Amino acid sequence: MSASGRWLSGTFPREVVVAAAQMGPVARGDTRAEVVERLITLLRTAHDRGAELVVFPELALTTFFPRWAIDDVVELDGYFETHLPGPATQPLFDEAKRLGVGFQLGYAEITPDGHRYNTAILVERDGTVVSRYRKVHVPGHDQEEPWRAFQHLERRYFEPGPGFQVHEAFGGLVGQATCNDRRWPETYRVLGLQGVELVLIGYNTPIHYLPDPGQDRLAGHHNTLVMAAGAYQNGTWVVGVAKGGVEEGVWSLAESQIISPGGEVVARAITEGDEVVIALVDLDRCWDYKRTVFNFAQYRLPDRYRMITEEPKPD
Ligand code: ING
Repeated sequence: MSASGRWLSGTFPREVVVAAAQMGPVARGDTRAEVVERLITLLRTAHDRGAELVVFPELALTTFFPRWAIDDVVELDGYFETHLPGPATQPLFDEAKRLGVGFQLGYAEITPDGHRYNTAILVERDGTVVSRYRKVHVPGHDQEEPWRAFQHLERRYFEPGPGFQVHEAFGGLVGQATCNDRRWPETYRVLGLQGVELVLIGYNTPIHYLPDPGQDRLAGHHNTLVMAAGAYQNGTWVVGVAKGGVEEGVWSLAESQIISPGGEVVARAITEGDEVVIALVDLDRCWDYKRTVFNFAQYRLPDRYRMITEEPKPD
């Protein structure tokens, strides 16, 4: 049944308690076991506070390795998961299933045929895998740029994913995005056109933006701006979850937050470390906006917007 059908069917209230499980820094030398232990602690804390869904950051299992040019392929592969769950991460999947808590976990994925993605897995409360989302907007650069105090080589290490899908889970329609995706309105609109009610976004965001340091002072503002706009303009909840703090010398934005379909920040982290942020997400509040101001069927004029998806004309 479609979301609107569920809304009209009056299966009220579609409420789900969601936790943003923010992480502080992960050091280059931290083992998977050490990180998984932190994730399980966050999961248990969230569960104790009533959470049914726990959202972890982007690339949560390792330090944000795109900050370095890694030429040794063995070292680079060490940051990727060939299997998830794998031996080191199985304890997290087991504990989540035991507690009946679903979760999203960001990780670096290498496929059997050698493709590399910045991926987020979504697991339901019964342990079934709902989806594996592969980051679409891959920022940064693909060649080492020595002028930078630190690199942002995601375009060297990851391929873009195929797109944005919505899945029935946690009583509603759930969509995924990762980090830079949150800055692009198309991310939310493609999900919104599929009826999304809850968008889950992990991020690693260096505060010092080397191509234009003038933007540094606005890092927190831009973070909330884009997620709140995406939420409001598509009538969806948005959960943004950071790996923040000073990680291997790079100060990264924390400010994990949960945002309502009205664009209000209803809960926000207050530290730069491991912290659980909880909110009661009433999915039916989405339809306050989807049925009115953002009734796409009634008000959108796609034939006026074709420029948005047309390939740019060669000049
Ligand atoms: N990180 C950053 C992000 O989009 C960035 C990259 C930072 C882009 C600041 C623009 C400004 O939040 C990732 N991992 O995408």
